[in-house]
Amino acid sequence: MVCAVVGGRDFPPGFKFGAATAAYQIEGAWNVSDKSPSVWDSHVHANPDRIIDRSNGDVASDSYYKWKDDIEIASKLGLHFYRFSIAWSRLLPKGFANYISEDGKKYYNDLIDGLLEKGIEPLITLYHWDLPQVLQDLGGWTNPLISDWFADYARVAYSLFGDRVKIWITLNEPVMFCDIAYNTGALAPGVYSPGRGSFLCNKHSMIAHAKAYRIYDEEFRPKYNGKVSLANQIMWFEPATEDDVEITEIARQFMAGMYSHPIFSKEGGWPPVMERIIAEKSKKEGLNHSRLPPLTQEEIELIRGTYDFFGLNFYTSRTVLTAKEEEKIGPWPYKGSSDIDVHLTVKPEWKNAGTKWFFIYPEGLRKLLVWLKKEYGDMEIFITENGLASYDIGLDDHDRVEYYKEHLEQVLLAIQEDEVKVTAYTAWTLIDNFEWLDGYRSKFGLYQVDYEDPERKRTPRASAHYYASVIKCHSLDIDNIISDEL
Ligand code: PNW
Repeated sequence: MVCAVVGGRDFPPGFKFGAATAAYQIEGAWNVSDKSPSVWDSHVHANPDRIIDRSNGDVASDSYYKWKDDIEIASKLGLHFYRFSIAWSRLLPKGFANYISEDGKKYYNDLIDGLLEKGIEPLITLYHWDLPQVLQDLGGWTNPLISDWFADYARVAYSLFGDRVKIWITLNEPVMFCDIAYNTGALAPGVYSPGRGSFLCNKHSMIAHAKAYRIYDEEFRPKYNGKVSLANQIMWFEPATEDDVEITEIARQFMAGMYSHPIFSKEGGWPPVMERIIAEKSKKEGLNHSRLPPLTQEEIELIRGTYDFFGLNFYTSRTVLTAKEEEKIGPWPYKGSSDIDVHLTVKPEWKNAGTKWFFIYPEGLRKLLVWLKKEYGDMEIFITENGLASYDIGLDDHDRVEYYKEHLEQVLLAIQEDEVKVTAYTAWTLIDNFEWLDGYRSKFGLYQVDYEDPERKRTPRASAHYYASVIKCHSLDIDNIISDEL
């Protein structure tokens, strides 16, 4: 008997559980067949020192060859859906839509069909940070034409896979590939352009998303009837003292609002407070134009309302203090440009997880869900990522079990007490993978991957048993955690 008979902690009927991965982090096969390099291939090859263990994604978890194992795992866990991303440069090696790789097409078709055979819904992310290098050579996300290049790519993907794939995420975490990438230079494409490149990327990514959404809406929705949105990564921000309430709300607009207000608010456009602050700063810097490129009325209308749900990636939280100039750091634990005078820190009781940016505060998730509903209305919310980093602790990942349990509790409370319409939850991640700047040092997998083994053997951790039990019971009320079967 796995599931408890009594208990009030059931998930609503129809609530879906899944797990996610991303192409560069798992596939490997970086130069197989006609695949061209992405910005991450170039970045790690040119700057091995940027990655903690000097590793890269050349082989990664080898999912280009081991995709059947991944499907098997997803099936054993009982996942309702599997979120994976397409490597743009595997499907369209020239970056543009007039040449489609047969090999790329076959790889994703096999994966989709394999999932469907096991009754697992495929959910595709079109862009999880691996821009074709050939497009980066033309300026990448700082070139306004990228919105058309991306829209063309999206159309190819919808045409090839839209008959079987009903949920699409256009962009994963523009806050990372725009703000963090350009404000630090540490992530691909390795271009340091704080407060400039980041805002160009910000604007062009919003337009790219909107165009891809509208293409689906006009050309594919009538026959396929799916859903499209993007996945925003948001930290919960809490005021450090009563005096910091106002600055905290401003910080939320810079972190969450920057990539949500244009799409999800009624009025559209940049968050007004962000527009005002950056305009003032730019003026003080002696500039005639704000560094935040304006959105024309036409662009505002193009972007506004381009969603069928809100995709939320949640991991961690911060407290916010008004900063003196010398203490100022961005809305991230990295130095770089920040246009708001805030100092971000954490509460001493928030435990640090297996990487420097990660502090655990489960209540932050519920508070954020409530804030999103208040800010943007009563929309459907998918949690598109949530999970814990750990150092290599083997298979007994009890901290991860706790993390999942405590966060799922907060999701249930948000649904039951606050009436937030959360309809899906996605664990990050199915299997250990290349964790960007942390290389293979920090682990997020429900399944461990043995990187010493050429076969990249996958082994379930305690968290896999726990998650499988939650899915099986559709509840947090579990008598016994599934101990075998995986
Ligand atoms: C996300 N933070 O990135 C990405 O979508 C995944 O590719 C990644 O592996 C996963 O979360 C774990 O890191 C994040 O600083 C990177 O709060 C940084 C943060 C959060 C998420």
